[in-house]
Amino acid sequence: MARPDSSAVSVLPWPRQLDVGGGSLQLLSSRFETSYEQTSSPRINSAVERFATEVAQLTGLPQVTEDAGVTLRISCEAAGADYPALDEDESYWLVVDDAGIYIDAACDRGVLHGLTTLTQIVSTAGVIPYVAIDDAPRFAWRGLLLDVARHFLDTQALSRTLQGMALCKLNVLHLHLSDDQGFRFPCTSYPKLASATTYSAADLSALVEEAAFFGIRVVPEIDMPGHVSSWLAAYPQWGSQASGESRRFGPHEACLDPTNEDVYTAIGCLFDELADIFPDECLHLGGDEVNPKWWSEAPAIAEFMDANQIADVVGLQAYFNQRVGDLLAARGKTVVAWDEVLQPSLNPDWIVQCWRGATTRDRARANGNRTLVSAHYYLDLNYPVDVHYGFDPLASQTDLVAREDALLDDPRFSHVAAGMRWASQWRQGAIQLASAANSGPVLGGEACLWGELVDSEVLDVRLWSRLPAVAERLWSPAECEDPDELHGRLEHYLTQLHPLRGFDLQARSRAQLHKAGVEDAWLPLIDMLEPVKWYGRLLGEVALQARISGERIPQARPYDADTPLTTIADYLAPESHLARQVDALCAALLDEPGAERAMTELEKLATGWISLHPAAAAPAPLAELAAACGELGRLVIERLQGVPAPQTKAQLAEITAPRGELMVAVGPLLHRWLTESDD
Ligand code: TNX
Repeated sequence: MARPDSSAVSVLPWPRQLDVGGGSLQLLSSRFETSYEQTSSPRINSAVERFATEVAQLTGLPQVTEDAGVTLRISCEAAGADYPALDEDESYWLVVDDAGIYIDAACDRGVLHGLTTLTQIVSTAGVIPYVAIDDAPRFAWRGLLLDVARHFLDTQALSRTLQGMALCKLNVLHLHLSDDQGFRFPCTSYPKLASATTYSAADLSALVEEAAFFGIRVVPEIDMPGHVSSWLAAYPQWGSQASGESRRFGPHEACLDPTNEDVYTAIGCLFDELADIFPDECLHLGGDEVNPKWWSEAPAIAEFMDANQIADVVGLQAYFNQRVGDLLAARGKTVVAWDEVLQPSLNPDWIVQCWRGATTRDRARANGNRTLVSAHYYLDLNYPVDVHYGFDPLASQTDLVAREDALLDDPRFSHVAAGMRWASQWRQGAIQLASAANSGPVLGGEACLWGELVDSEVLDVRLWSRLPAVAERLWSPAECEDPDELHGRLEHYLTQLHPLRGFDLQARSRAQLHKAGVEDAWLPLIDMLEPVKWYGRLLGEVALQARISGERIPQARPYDADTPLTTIADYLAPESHLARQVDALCAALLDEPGAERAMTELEKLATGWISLHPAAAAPAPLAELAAACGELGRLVIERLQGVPAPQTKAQLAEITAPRGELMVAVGPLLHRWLTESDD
């Protein structure tokens, strides 16, 4: 594999094989002399049109012109089926040479990818370097989970997301349609199920069609038998206890009654209606975080278990799974479910989506199930790019566990490390795969953006600064693993390519911050801030402390489904771009102490931090954060002047401690540069 080299071309995700030739094509217009060999399809035609329009946008070159245009030859063996499916051939060849552009693919999904890559290598000056690219994804399932249940995401937001997904070659949109706080599928047989704010059947069908045009599958999830407060608010007879609708976040006790035949009748109707709208082979039925309390408390359920020789609540969930799995199989669907469904009797045809840490993947594989990896791709945790990028879906369990452990010692997460350690309980029952060859295959993975703190307004800023990194992890060869190199391409992607699909994260974030009362004068501070990590925001200080000290977690949280998401923490990018640039300067200094340009730039930034004085009217934690940032500036200046700083680690811990939901972002290299003589 050619190693990624952003200096020549900046493609994201990086292709399987890319060779840059000696010359380049110069476009004189954004018109292309297009010819189709073998077959074409409406999808290809519209992708070619989109390509030409985006080239026009990027270069400013006219589409209507006297110029004959550069030759674009497209050879596609077969148009794909109407709807994309798992395991389609997505490979393509892209050659640019003095004869023009040539794309060759087995089916139209490959042509789409080829055109996307081509868009990425056109420069703003209209130059296309000669390349020979032989590309295919490493994994067939490259998904994004959006949680539209906790907060409704409007159809424009979803449609925009599809366009962005296509640009980084993601191919599955997993819609988490139901949860305790909302049910967003308009079930006509049970009209009380859907929340007041929901999609119409027409909205969802339009989404499926649009996705198919981009080669993206839409996999719906209806979460059961837990996470069902919204169902039981409408149909209380489906639970063994009563529960009202819930706006609260965090796991709930509400649970469907697996002994009630009406429940299966309703679910069958629901599956029929889902199948009418979602053509995909797969349907996700959740299965996560089931609290068996209600089941244990109901005498009728105990009788049922006795009569059916079901030993315990684990067996009862297995019984439920089998019943709903049969309903889906009868409709020709493949079941996907979260890793809590794992147990020896699990149907080997189910696809298991692993989210609970480094070890559930191999439990699923050892069981023979096909698996999806999501554990390390939770975008709602506000982690920086390098964290997600570092976890490979096929890395050994030992490597994954070591990486998880390393996060606990990473200074960027020290404010939540004790809480993160709590998740190591998921390692119980870990299995070492005897042989990967005889195990269930890893189909790929999904980035997950759980929606407790995400609505249509903040979606883009929460999602996009890190999603392309997960997309690359799932598409590109495992050897693409240098996060610093990725950052160069990611920046090009976000600033130059992403705007072609209607995104401008920086402008969006800035406009939102202004609305939240942030003045321009504070931007040098704001740019050094990040929202707190892991579940710090969602749990809030009290619940976080309880989790850390092992006490019972209080149910009260700072947020519920009605809390407006309108604070600085909502509008800030999860990873500070400026902090990353500071880290790059520190990398230069660690490499070459005294490097002049890096010293000058750092000094300028540090001086700026020292002089930050937000007005008294600044929103709540800004004054404290400015003081902390000033402290950081002083440490940097002292270090630049060679003053020994024996207390730096302790001082840094104080500087980066959260103030409310925000913290001063200190990257690992700034931390190292400041503390390396501090022993
Ligand atoms: C656990 S991940 C959940 C979700 C929450 C998420 C974040 C999974 C399968 N279940 O219901 O949104 O944590 O709080």
